[in-house]
This record gives sequence, structure tokens and C-alpha cells, in this order.
Amino acid sequence: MPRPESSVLKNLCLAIACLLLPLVFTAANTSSHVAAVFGGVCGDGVIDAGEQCDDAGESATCDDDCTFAVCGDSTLNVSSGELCDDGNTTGGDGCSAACTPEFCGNGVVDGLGEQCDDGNNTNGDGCDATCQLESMASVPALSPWGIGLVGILLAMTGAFLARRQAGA
Ligand SMILES: [Ca+2]
Ligand SMILES: [Ca+2]
Ligand SMILES: [Ca+2]
Ligand SMILES: [Ca+2]
Repeated sequence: MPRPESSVLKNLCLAIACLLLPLVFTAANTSSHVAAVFGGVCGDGVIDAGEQCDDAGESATCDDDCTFAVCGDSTLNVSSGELCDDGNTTGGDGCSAACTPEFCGNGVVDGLGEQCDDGNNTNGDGCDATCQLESMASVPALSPWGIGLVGILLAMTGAFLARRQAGA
């Protein structure tokens, strides 16, 4: 004779299974239902109603949401050459009108308050690490090695001239 607790447990399990099974089937069939009702899904490689394109994922011309790849549509599409997409085609906000990142040191004077951009973040070369112009007075003209070399050259020239004068 089965214990009463075990039959209660069995009925409970059956009830839960009965409730969950339709949910599982519904989830599994959602995409095929959508396909049956609307005639296709985005990502199946077929352009269906409501889709601008469908390349079964991101391509150079199509976003993975089945809209055309456009710079400024907030959808990053690396395949189309976008390195950022902030949802606009305005520069000076960190992402350029061509969907490339704007920063000091990228070799382009961006509208980020940059006076110059020599492609590096090094001071002392005319354009400082924050992309502001450096006055040449603050740029060291010669390194210690250069100063030493000039000194040697001057000394050699002086010695040469002194010898020539003495010989004349
Ligand atoms: Ca499709
Ligand atoms: Ca885009
Ligand atoms: Ca922008
Ligand atoms: Ca820059």
C-alpha cells in the first residue's frame, strides 16, 4: 500500500509537469510559429516582410537586426567598418561622423578641443600629450647628446682654425 505522502508528491509532480510542458513546447516552437505567421525570421538569410535585408547575421551592408548597415543608427556593425556608433553622425562627441573613435593621439584633429594631433601622446614634439600646441620655446632644441656633439664640433673647428692661423 503506497504511503499517502508519496502519492501527494506524485500528484504534485504531475501537476507541475502538466503546467510546465506546454510552456517548454511554446518556447521551442516560438520561432517556427513566428515564421509560420509572418513568413520568416530575421537571420534566416531570406529577406522577409518588414526586413530591409537578411544576410543571416551581420555583413558589410546589413546589420544583424535585418536593417541596412548605416553609421549613426546606434547599431555597431564592425563588418561595415564602424568602430563605434553613438546613434548620430556628429563629430566632436567621441565618435566621429564616420563612426570612428575620436581621441587625442589618433592623428586627426577632432572637435574635442584639440589644437593639434600628431598621432602620439608625447610631450616636447610641438604637440603635447593632450593635443595642445606647444610653443617651440618649451620644446628642448637639443638633447644632452646633441649639445655635447655641437661642443665637440666647435672645439674641433676652433683647433683647426688656430692651427691654420699658426701655420699661416
Ligand atoms: Ca529573414
Ligand atoms: Ca551602425
Ligand atoms: Ca558622434
Ligand atoms: Ca584626435
